Amino acid sequence: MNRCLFLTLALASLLAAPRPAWAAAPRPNVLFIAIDDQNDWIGHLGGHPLAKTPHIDALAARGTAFLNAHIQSPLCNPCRTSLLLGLRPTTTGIYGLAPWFRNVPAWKDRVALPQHFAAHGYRTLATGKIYHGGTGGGGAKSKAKRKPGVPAAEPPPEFQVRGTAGGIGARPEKKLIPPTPMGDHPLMDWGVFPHRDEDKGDYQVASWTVAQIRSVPRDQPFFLAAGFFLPHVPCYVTQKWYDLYPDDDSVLPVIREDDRNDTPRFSWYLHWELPEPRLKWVKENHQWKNLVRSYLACTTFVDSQIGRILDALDECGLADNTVVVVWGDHGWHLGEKGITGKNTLWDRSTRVPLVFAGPGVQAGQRCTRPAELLDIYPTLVELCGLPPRTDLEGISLLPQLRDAAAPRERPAITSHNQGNHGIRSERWRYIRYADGSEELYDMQSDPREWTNLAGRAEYAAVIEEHRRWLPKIDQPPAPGSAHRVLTYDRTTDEAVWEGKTVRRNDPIPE
Ligand SMILES: [Ca+2]
Ligand SMILES: [Ca+2]
Repeated sequence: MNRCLFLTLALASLLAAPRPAWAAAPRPNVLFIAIDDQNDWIGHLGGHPLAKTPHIDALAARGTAFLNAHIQSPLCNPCRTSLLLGLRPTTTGIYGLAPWFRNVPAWKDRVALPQHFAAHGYRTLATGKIYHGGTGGGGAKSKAKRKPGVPAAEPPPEFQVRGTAGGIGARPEKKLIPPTPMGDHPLMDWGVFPHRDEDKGDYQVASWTVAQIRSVPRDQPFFLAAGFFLPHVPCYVTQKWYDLYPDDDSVLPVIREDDRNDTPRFSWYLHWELPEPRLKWVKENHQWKNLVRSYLACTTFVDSQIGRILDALDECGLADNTVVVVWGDHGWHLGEKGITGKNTLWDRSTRVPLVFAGPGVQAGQRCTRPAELLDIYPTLVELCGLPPRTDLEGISLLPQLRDAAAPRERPAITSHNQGNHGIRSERWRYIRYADGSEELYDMQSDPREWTNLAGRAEYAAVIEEHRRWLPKIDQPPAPGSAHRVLTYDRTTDEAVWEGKTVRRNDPIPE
């Protein structure tokens, strides 16, 4: 090199401001995979001893699996809003299926996770259910306008490229199970009927994602999001998937009939009247085993679709330069605590798969430290070397992705409407409801949360330690809140569930 040029360059580099670490190129791609209503019935999580998820487990083996990861709200819209905005539901006030956060003045201009990536040179693409309203643009109302298999029509504020909406896909001519309580909701259905895998919304979501992996221009890193609908109800499957699970009682979760005797009455208010049937109805209608097999079969079906995507990543030589994250938006009860569905603060509703793999992630790790889906935003930002944000409420999981034993002080915190919070540390589950009632479980000796220890003097210090993590910000419902919204007035001791007053002596709906 010309000596003069060399000196000039050396001087220039000395005078230039130091380049921040985030500016170093090249940046990895991101493959962001969401599963709807997926509880911990995943092979490597051990939530169900028979669950078959070989592809997610293989990804976990080449990355880091969080065994104690929990959602911030046990419902689609608030959980996904929290994850994608990097804010707790207790901060946004978004607890119900409405509002869409862009309709709330305080959050309408919030830079969501994929937008932060787009602002720093990423091409952002999405298909299926990422936000509650799909790939963006609203909630249940706008989703209802779309037909499965038809690309979304609205302009894309959340993603630059949007693919198939996915969803249920093939449906039987009429419901497969008897009419369910609380209005015989059309989604409340499950079981076997003949159809093709290719006609399921989730198959189409995987196909679109595979096509993007094969064709996306390589001149720019991508943030590619694929959102699967199953095992959300209706859990429709074909015989070959259903037959992966035994046709006997060994498939049923282990429960206690008297489990709710020591849970506060307020725990019922969180799911007071819902279309998801109680266990009593499920058993009386001989649907328990059918529901469990259908749910597990749907889980395995989604796992197979994730396998198609990961195979494409390998085939295209992108696995070494792509951060993959797989997460579930909240769990689902299938008889535990006497109910089916979500909207509780127990592990079956809050514990979900969370797996990271790819550059910067230690392989073969299983991390038992608490983790929150809220942590995904800052984790991806740090893993991909983007400029950090100071307005995120999660904590980067990078220390645990490098060393699963790295300490983490904060437990995982889940809130379901104002005033109701679950605090999950490595050993304990603590719950406090809006009326002040409490639960405490020792998750090491009692992983099914059967024995409520709250109120026993010897656990006062444990409860006190967990109480300090109750959210300091605890907003009332945001304007436009609706669907599964619960409020409580301490002065009258009355709760209001979906606009209807619930009094202390009202019978618990069946
Ligand atoms: Ca969901
Ligand atoms: Ca119990």
